Amino acid sequence: MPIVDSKSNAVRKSYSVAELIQAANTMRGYNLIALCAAGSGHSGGTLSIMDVTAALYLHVARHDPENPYWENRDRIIWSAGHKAPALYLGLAMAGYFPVEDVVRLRKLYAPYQGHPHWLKLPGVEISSGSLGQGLSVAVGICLAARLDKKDYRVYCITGDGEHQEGQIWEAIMEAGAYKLDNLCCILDKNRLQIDGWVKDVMPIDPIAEKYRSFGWNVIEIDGHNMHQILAAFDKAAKHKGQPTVIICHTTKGKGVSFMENVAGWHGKAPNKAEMVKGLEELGLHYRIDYEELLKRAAEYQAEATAKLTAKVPKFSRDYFWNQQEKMKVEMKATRFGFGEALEALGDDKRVCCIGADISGSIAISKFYEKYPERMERWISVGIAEQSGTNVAAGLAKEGKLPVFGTYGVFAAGRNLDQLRTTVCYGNFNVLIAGAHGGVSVGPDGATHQALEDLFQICGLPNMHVSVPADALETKKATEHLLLSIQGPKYIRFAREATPVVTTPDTPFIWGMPNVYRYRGEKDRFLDAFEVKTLDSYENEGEHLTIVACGPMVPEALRAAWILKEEFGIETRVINLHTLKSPSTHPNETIPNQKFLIQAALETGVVLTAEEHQIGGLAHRVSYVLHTAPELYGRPLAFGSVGVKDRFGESGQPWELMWEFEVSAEHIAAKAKELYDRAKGKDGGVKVSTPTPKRKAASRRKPGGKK
Ligand SMILES: Cc1ncc(C[n+]2csc(CCOP(=O)(O)OP(=O)(O)O)c2C)c(N)n1
Repeated sequence: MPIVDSKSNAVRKSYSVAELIQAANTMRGYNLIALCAAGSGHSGGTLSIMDVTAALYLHVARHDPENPYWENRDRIIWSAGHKAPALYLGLAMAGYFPVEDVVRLRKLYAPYQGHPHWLKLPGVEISSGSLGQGLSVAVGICLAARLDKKDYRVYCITGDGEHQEGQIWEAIMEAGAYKLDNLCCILDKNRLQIDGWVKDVMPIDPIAEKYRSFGWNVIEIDGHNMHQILAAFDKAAKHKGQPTVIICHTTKGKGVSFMENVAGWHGKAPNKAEMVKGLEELGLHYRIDYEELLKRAAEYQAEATAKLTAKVPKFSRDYFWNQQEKMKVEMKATRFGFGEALEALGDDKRVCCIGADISGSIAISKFYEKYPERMERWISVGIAEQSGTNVAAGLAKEGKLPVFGTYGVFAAGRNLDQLRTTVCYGNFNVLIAGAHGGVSVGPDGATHQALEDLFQICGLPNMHVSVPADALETKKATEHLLLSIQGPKYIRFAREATPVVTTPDTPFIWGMPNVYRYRGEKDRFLDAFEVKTLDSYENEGEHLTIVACGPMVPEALRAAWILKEEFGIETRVINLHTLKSPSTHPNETIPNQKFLIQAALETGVVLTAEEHQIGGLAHRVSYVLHTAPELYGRPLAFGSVGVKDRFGESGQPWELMWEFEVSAEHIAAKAKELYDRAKGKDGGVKVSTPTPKRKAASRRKPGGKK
């Protein structure tokens, strides 16, 4: 059934097979342009699913672009949320919105999020991006259709790597048991995932037999042959008493020679030259005006930037990283410090690293990259965070030093019960790495930005938690956790390159915060601060204290610089790299919390700064201060900078730091407000001038792309 008018049931537009083939080709072209304009995104898997997408949205599914919420529409569920650009193109070609709009992909405030969000874009059926969840939703929708006696069909798009998730198999079992013949699962079997070939990462075959044994009707086709695709959908619709899976044999990167069958193109966007080459290969370089589309993308970006910068607190000059003659700083992502520690310690035969298919991205691959002899201690579990966590527990039980790492959203959330009951209750010596902490993850959007992991993790008894300030400190913290801390442990780090604010000589004492004092502008940002451990610090009568962790420490330092230069305010910045350490500091909410209490007593104003929902850090510090007898009856102005109970969204890392109000500019403004209120002045931030020296629009994010 093609696209219909939901009121009259008349066909709005029908496509011949030749037209569908052509549409899929055109969609591939727009896909490349959208990805290029975004500067990031998933090329390989969007190209492999494009023929099926064209068939579904333009011919197979019954839906009405003019009435996206029509109750009788067929539902198309994208469990593989990273293929979002293909979904957007399916909708655009069907008429939900102009196809040119997809060049706003992954841009701030646009509905075309890095991973789809159904509350932002009509036509998107669910929000996805955490793999393995969509098929269960599809089962639920099928059951609802049955209860409501509706005859719509439900299509669910999945990947082959995604079939490593246990939840997929729970859903497959349910659909088989309930004989959901209104369900059609599409498996994009392009044989690749992020870490390489599916058969090497964690084989899923014989997949057809597995589905059959769970009570499914199985159809296998060439997923790029439009005749076979249409025939398969037709057969699936006619098959009664069982759900159907269409196993589509496809090529990752299909249609662009240099992307085909190359794992590296999984999560990479083409640059302009690559895009043009791709368009040439698709025969589209004269047919689609890509220059005009890129111009459109740039215009949209300029609008978004203007809207954003209007909201950012302004000062008499631009204090952004490396924008001045002096105060230069090196940028390096904290995740690399984690990788370097594993590289350095990997010869210890007890160390085993467990991979969950994003090894390069979180740098855990440094454990084995140059050391083939370590491969026997590299355990790839595939996209299986729950099992991977407990595999680590098993290894720890037998005396190994296991490290399990993935994005923080999946390393702390997906496996929370496994962490709680097996790892923490059993008090196993497992190191969990939560990568991609915070909104600065950028264009992947909400589903990939860990903003709640400290709530999840710090709430677990026995768990040790470290959030180091920069790449170097991440290396030191990883080494310490791995070799010197016995018990469950979590290290949080980030994706984006952030300032290096320590040296090899900077003290790193587990459980002992460092204090930073701004001493005046220097050529190097690092030299502008004096650093000491908090126990060796003597009160200088500062006006306020900022307590920060992770890459928010450099932001807090930049805020201290702003506060001094703009308002003469002296700040004590505390780097709380150890958030929790029950084995070394029992009965303390925060290790060595007496020094925090002392800082509160001495300055009277405390501001916390975290790239997390407010509370991961703030609630812990607040609890310490508000239960300290030393502070009973004493005035204390307490404030917090962090994400304010919102999900993240797509955008460039530094755009999001501003949009979510977690930049140094926001810390400085909040600190000034707190300080004024504490001193009895009227509230509000009295910044010196609203005119920035240089247009914030021209600010560039530091560091490179993934
Ligand atoms: C729960 C979860 N773990 C990890 C990821 C990160 N991730 C995104 S895509 C991907 C690989 C998916 O492979 P596959 O299903 O084969 O998709 P395709 O190759 O077709 O793009 C991974 C691991 C995620 N999005 N969700």
